[in-house]
Amino acid sequence: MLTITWQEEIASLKQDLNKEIKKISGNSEINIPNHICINNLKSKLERLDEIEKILSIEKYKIAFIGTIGQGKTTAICHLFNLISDFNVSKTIANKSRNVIETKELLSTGGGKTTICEVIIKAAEKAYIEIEPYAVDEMENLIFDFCESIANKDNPNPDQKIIISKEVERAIRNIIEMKSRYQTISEGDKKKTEIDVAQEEFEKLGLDEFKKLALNNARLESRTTNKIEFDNKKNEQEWIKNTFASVNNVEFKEFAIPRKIYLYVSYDVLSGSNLSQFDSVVDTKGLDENPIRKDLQKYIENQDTICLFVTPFNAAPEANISKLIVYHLASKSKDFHHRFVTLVLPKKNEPEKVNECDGDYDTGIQIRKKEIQTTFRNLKLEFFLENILFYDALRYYRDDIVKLNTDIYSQEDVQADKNEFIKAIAGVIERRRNLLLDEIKNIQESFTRIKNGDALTVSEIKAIENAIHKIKDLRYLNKRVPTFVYKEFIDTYVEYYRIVYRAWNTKHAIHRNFGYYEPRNIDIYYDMRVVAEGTDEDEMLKKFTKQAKHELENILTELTSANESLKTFIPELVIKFNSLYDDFITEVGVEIEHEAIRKLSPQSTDSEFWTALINEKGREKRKGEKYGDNVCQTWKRELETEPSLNTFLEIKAGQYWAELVTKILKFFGQ
Ligand SMILES: Nc1nc2c(ncn2[C@@H]2O[C@H](COP(=O)(O)OP(=O)(O)O)[C@@H](O)[C@H]2O)c(=O)[nH]1
Ligand SMILES: [Mg+2]
Repeated sequence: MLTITWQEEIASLKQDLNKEIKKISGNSEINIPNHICINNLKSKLERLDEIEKILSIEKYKIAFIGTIGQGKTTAICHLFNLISDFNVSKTIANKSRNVIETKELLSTGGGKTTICEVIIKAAEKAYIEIEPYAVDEMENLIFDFCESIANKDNPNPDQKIIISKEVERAIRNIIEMKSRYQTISEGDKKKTEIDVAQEEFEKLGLDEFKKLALNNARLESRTTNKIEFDNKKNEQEWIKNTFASVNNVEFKEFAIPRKIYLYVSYDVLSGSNLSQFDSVVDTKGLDENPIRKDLQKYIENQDTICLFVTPFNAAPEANISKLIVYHLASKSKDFHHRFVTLVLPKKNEPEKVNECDGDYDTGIQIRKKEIQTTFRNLKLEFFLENILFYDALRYYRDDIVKLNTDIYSQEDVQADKNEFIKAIAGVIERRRNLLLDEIKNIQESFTRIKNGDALTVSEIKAIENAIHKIKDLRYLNKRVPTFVYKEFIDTYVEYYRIVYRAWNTKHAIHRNFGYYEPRNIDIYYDMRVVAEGTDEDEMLKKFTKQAKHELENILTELTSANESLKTFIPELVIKFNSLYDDFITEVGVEIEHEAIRKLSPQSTDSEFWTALINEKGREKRKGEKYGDNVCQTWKRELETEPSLNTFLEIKAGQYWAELVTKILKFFGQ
């Protein structure tokens, strides 16, 4: 049997579409039905281009996204063979003993372990490369650290600076002020921590302490971005040690990384499936704010499978739900084709699920259904097959991390990995098949349109009537009153107050003029998210819901007995939904840019930023609170004319009008 490839199918279909467009465009008079037809065919061409691009993706990236400390890195390491056995000494039954344990090559532990995103790729030879922080950013982090030391014992909680563990660790290494441990004999021997930084601060005072720290850091000489495997010891050990050193910034010639690229040789990866993917991304763990700009690119990239990691007992976890809800609200984008929920059970959790009679697999099936129901209740589409389970340590002993060979073998471990990889391949395969079906549908629709009857007079009348009604919807302000936009700044400021709850997170954001890189905070992006609406029933998504339905209804009502219209109109509705999702994004991005403009200069030359920064440590009247004060300052600044509320209203109106124009264009208007 002669089979044609999808490439050939697309090429020939495109050719036919172009021919037909040319033919119709050649008519002496182009009437409404001709316009509808031409534009429909043009949309088909555009969509075919998109499909072609997606089907051409050879290797996918897989991005692990999830809350800090839930086992992302552990899962990645076990799945892709980034583990090895190491001699370690461990205190078991009150005695220190030398044992062999299986350890992950990337740093894992009680959360706060990895300083930034890590991208893992296969290569001929192992090496590590970083994208560094800029010198002035590192300087800021060092000063933050110095101030945190200076304020350590401040009884006023409003003046204590807390910086995250992983940043503190890096800074202490950079400025050569690691804590020392000293054994003091006083009856019982005791180990006490000596904080070198604290000592220096007490000796020197804050200003000199800062100078010393900066001097020790030698930031200008930290220009190396790459380190290669030296072939000396074994590669696994090199990866583990070097990764830890880069992550903790122990090398003098390395800056703090904002991204780490780990290249692993095919030797180490043997038996792993990593090389069948472009890369595996261990994103920075989610903390208070899951809707983050750095994750958006993975979510939007057609070549990335997003794995939303969630613990078994709380699946789907709250952070993950918020993130998914925000993105899946853009229904036209088919994100759910690439979204996977990856549940990480620990040990016997599945066996404890109600009504599974202690059976592991039944427990998993029950939980899987529950998760899908939760998504459904949130009105989100999620394929049941895209809910996966993986327990990296399922077959390991409890006392030491080592395969429990009394019961299990390497084959059991491998079988679970294989199942996971097969499931991911399945996600990609399902997506391909949906697209291949879509090509068929485009072909069939084209045939129907070509063979369709001409529109009758009454049908044309109905279309003209619809055009009239659509034109009437061009002005969004006739549907959405001005006062609703007045909620925006208040809603945003409340988001800011609550999401970055700790005062010193707010202070860090102020000091960096709206950004805080170590935690991927970008308040301008946040304004975009709030303006768009964190779910379907918030802000712009809520305001325009009614108008959107009206437009959709006008279009849907056109579906009459005419075969061509039956084809045209539902396709136009799909197109409209995608234009609507673009509309939301466009307005959101405008808000983001306007906020950057409005709050510039992003420096201490700005009174606004200076006021926020100075709020720290300012003498306060009784009952006055840091959070209230800074929120007030925010509100006032965003409301200065022209206020961001007004800007939102104007942009919403403008892009809505453009959206309606695009729809009218379909009818040749
Ligand atoms: N029992 C068990 N513990 C796990 C599992 N996965 C991770 N952990 C532990 O959870 C902690 C955090 O894991 P890590 O991979 O560093 O989390 P991440 O911050 O999401 O990358 C570590 O102490 C791991 O040993 C698992 O499958 N089973
Ligand atoms: Mg991690």
